[in-house]
Amino acid sequence: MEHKVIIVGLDNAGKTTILYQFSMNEVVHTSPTIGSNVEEIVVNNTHFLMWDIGGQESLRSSWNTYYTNTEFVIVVVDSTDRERISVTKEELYRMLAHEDLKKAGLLIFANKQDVKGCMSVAEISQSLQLTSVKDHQWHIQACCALTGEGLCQGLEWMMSRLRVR
Ligand SMILES: Nc1nc2c(ncn2[C@@H]2O[C@H](COP(=O)(O)OP(=O)(O)OP(=O)(O)O)[C@@H](O)[C@H]2O)c(=O)[nH]1
Ligand SMILES: [Mg+2]
Repeated sequence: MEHKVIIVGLDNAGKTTILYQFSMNEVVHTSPTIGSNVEEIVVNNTHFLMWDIGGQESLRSSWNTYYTNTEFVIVVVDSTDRERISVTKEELYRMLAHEDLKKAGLLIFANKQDVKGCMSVAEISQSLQLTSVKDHQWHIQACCALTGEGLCQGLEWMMSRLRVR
């Protein structure tokens, strides 16, 4: 059995970097994603099919073509991008309202924690008003895709959600 995961978030957030950290344990050189990348990630016999979707503005309206059968949505936030956190918030609530994501768990990666002065998990939680999310299981995790720090903890949260089902 394979669990479908989509990785979304604004352009430049670090989605593709995270996908290849998961699949290859490496930092790859990325360019903006047009369309999507997909990789299978196996952790302790659990198979995840992870779709990394391009985040540029013109591509966001087609995120919903990926929603069917999605069990987890990973939203990647660039923690240095204070200006666009409100755009992320809009996109987040649009997604959560979508019928096809009704049962999906929500993992938020506060990425780029290596950059000095970036937003903390607490700041991002507040900006996204995560405590108001009652109809989805959610978790926010600080991370740095360049070193891989925090990524495993995010996966572990997803695994823990699968176990309680
Ligand atoms: N400092 C820092 N830079 C990062 C981190 N993660 C990713 N980056 C950089 O951010 C830039 C964008 O990363 P991508 O993974 O291509 O971003 P994306 O979210 O896939 O962007 P789109 O495909 O356009 O939606 C790259 O230059 C990465 O090296 C991080 O944790 N820290
Ligand atoms: Mg990308």
